[in-house]
Amino acid sequence: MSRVQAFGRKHPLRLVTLAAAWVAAAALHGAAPPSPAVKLRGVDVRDVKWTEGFWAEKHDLCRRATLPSVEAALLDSRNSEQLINFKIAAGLESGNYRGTNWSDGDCYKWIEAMALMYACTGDPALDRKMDEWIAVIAKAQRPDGYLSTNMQLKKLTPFTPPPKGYGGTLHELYNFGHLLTAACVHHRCTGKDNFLRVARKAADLLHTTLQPGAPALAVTSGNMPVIMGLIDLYRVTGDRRYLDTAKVVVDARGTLPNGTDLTQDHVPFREETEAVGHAVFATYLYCGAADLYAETGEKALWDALERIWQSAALRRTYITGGACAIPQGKSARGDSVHEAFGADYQLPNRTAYNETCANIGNAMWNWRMLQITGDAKYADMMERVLYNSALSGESVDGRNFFYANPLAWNGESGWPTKHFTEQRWFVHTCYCCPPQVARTLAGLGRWAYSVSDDGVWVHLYSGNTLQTRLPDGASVALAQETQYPWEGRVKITVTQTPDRPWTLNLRIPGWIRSAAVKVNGQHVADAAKPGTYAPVQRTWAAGDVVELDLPMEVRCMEANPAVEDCRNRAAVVRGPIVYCFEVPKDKGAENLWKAGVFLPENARFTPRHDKDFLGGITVLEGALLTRAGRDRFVEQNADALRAKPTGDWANVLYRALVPRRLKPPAEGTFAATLIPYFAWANRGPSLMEVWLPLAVGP
Ligand code: FUB
Ligand code: ZN
Repeated sequence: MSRVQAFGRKHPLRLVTLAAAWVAAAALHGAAPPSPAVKLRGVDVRDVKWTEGFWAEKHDLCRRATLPSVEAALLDSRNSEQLINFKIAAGLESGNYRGTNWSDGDCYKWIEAMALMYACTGDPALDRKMDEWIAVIAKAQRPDGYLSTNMQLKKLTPFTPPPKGYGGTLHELYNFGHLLTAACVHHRCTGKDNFLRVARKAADLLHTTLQPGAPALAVTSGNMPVIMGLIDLYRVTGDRRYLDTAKVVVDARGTLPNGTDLTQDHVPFREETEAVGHAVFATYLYCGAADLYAETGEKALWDALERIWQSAALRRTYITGGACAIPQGKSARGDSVHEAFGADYQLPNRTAYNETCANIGNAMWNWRMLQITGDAKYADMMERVLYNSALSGESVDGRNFFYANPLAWNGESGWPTKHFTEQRWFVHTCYCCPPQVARTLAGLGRWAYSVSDDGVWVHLYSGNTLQTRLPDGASVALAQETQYPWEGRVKITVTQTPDRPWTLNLRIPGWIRSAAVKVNGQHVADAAKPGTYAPVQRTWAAGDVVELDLPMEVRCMEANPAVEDCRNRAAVVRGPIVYCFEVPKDKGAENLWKAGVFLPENARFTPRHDKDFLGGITVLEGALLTRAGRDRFVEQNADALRAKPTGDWANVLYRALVPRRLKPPAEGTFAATLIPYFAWANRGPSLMEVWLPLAVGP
């Protein structure tokens, strides 16, 4: 039973009202036909109900803690992003504009998160709150549809072409973009039109303003969620003008003189060969281009997307899925960039910027690539981000946040920008990341499954129920039980099925060595190849049980030797979770690191689940070496350690260390507990490393 059905049983009148509003809205806006150039179709957020385990807990944390914390911050005068600007622009309060130029956009992301949560819970208080703010926003909108309160309240001229082709700072199209996306999500989740009307008015203005002959207007912002927003509005309304406008924006990239890599404007999108520039701008542009491809099937778009993906995933992404290596620097083409992708293999640990928004942007992009192709490599990246560099963006209590997500911390705060902080914060000088986390967690059910002509695709494992329809309208329902990622057993029961064959495509993660699939207790031969979807086709009956075994082995990973910062280091990983060694300063961290922290590559770690530690995590217990212990270990294994493992690193960024026969360390060891990287910085100031130095010599 879906959450809405469950809610409807308790509140039948409310459900009828919601359903009626939904039908009326659908009739008013003829939705676009299904995207033609995709293999998979997403499911509605209401189709998936988290029931137990990891994502159920995080989803509920989002409801209980994250959404209220974001709301409080958006109303807090110390915070950069401010809801009050809408009230001032609406004439309901007086005052001057406060916050950053992208404040509106981040407020919309909070409304989007509420809409998704409302769809899952049916909580009428969320619905009321959204309506109240939407009324204010509608009042703030100018009669011609323009809405970007920074411009309105500062009395700046809308859509002024940037002097040199770089539209970096005013963020009008960022604000418009998040408005359109939030309104479409709100419409889908509530069946209401109040926000959609605001969005249509705004998008109509964009359509008349952003015309093919005026590319300068189409780059009036560097950050371009507007492409995603316009295409979503096209999907909701069926109005092709919005799709055409999205294409104008993509086509404009790189066509002006003095375009820069910072904003992915140095070369036209279709000619791009690398992931470059500001990583939030970049991943949002790649998402938008993927959406455009999904609607048009234009080969040049796909070729560029796949080239850029190879550049990002195989040479420029952290083991945590972080996609934003450098706070500032130069692109290979010589442009100044900041908060950006690095060059190939430029993946520093201590100064890894990894803005939470960029990491999540990377997951959003991979989700779209997955829908287009059904290729599991994109699901692997999406999952890697989710469990690591997305979740590290919020505290385990769900109320405080990180902007930068470095992979090592030695106690220095504020280097090299104010966004490197030792502890997570409640309010911040740039508050784009918290609502990004909120909307991701609130809507995560949409990423758990897809459907295609031949059946259902399972992307994420976590306790939930699915109640959805296949493209031909047949109803399918599943119940998933698992403690993944802490344990690798997954049980999926078919609870509703059409009386004809269809395929259950089970994601077999690329990080696994071997996996097993059983149907009603019988092994399915050869189905489970790592890095693919295992297709299990049959005429299913209600009550059929599929069991998947994904052994959660602890692996020591090494990075391509071209990654300077990771040479002679290894990261410890279990399943999709990247671990780190963290010690709070008040527990002697500084002395411990002074004495040395080294990893013997044959270290054995034992998983132990602790439901009361850091929000409920599985820790890894084992032994690390002091400097003296490292020296003894190296001496004792001198011959074996001299033989360096080789192998082909072409197109490989990370791989499991091949175990060698080494004598276990006899002395100089100390007991160490590794925690999931996402849970670091929750115990006061601490020192932390993901990539631990290997005991291989001085
Ligand atoms: O562009 C809006 C926000 O400002 C981005 O998410 C951050 O990276 C910062 O550039
Ligand atoms: Zn951000």
